[in-house]
Amino acid sequence: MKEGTHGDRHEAEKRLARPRSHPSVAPREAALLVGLVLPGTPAWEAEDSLDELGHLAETAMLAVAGRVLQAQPRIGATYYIGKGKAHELEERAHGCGASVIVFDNDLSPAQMRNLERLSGLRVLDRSAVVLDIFARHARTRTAMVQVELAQLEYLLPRLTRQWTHLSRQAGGGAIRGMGGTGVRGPGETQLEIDRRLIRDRIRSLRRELGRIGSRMATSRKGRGDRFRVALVGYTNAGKSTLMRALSGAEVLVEDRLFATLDSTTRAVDLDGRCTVLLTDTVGFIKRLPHHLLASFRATLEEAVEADLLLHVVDLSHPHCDLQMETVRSVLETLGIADRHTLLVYNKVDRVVRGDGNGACPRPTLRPGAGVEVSALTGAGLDDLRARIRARCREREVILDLRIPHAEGRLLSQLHGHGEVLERSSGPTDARVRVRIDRRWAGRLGLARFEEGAA
Ligand SMILES: Nc1nc2c(ncn2[C@@H]2O[C@H](COP(=O)(O)OP(=O)(O)OP(=O)(O)O)[C@@H](O)[C@H]2O)c(=O)[nH]1
Ligand SMILES: [Mg+2]
Repeated sequence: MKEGTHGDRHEAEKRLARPRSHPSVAPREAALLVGLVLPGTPAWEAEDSLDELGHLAETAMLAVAGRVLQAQPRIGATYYIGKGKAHELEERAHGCGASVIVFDNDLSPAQMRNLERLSGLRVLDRSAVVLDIFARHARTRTAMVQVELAQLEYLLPRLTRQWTHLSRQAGGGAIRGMGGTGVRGPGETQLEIDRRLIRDRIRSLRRELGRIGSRMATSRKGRGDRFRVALVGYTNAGKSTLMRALSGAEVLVEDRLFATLDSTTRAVDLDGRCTVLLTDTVGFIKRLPHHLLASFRATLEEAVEADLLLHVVDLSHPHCDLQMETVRSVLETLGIADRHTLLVYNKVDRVVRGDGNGACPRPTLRPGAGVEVSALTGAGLDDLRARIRARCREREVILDLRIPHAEGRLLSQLHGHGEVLERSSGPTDARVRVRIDRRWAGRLGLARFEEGAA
């Protein structure tokens, strides 16, 4: 093992364990990016994925010093790659001055450890980089708790003797909430203490997340029964820009990956008569770490409970079809792949028509299958509003009711929750034609008052 390895590992540990560190003034570490082309994966796809890893690495404040794309017949159990290849990578890293090797493929804790031992360099994978970005961008308590939980769950099986002494570092802010509790029990090694501290912290974060989840559920209930629409899509597709354009909400828009880590919900008036609740939330990416998806469940619940999903696609991205596939598979993991979904092809202002130059091939775009918009210029937004409105309408029924004058309160509820289309008054009852949400019709027991009802 080379000199400085322990130091490097301590750096790795701090990086993972300190979710809120923003070493923007520290010099960027140089990284060698490695993509492995496994059988069945076309080289261009691996290349594209490595480009994306480059964006991710830069967003995580690493400086990309070099990249390697290499065919790999099968996954090796010990190092992921062959031992000889691992040595070659080490040389390559030294050659370009990199102190970190970042694999695009996800490594098991053992593979990561073995590679670190062999190369004497710090080894990260895509998940570690994504977790790091989330930690950097988390601003609210909810996002911070969710990210820290995901980070610790990722860290726990990777904790080795070289990664220990968390309790001693806790004073320096290594892991929040762990300072002062690192008292060694009888016969406990430092590693065991650290694992125990992490498990305790995970438990406490889970409890806090449970409380946050119920608070969020209560506030969702408080918003009533209005039609709920959620923006979902690949990171940087333009969800927040669209949220701004439709609702006027001052949500953060930035040309960087994972700008949004919270959900924001606003009432949006579509046409002066129909108001829906629109939610902007966290974006997806290829191989989103499963710890993140699980711990961000509370935030994603807004999308999970929506009546309609707007799947926002960056039409100007050369491989937007792959991004769409990724989003679909995340929706599947969340159990909402079968939810009513409207494809929203965004950034049309960037797409050059005719020659297909640089634009997505749009294999799934058939007439009626999606709406083309530019959240930036406002093109196509009226069409989008009309399509949302049409969906909202599908949940409504038109009823002809006879309401006895004694039920005056019901009449005012109809005005509150539905749209009264016609109304006339007789000697004993009022005749009302109303357009109303099916759920409200059930809740108000309107079937009793329908014309012809016994
Ligand atoms: N040209 C063009 N750029 C757009 C359009 N919509 C969004 N953008 C740009 O795309 C970048 C990302 O936009 P965001 O709205 O932050 O994307 P997002 O989907 O919310 O991204 P995350 O929150 O990171 O998942 C920003 O630089 C936007 O200005 C569009 O219609 N046309
Ligand atoms: Mg956003």
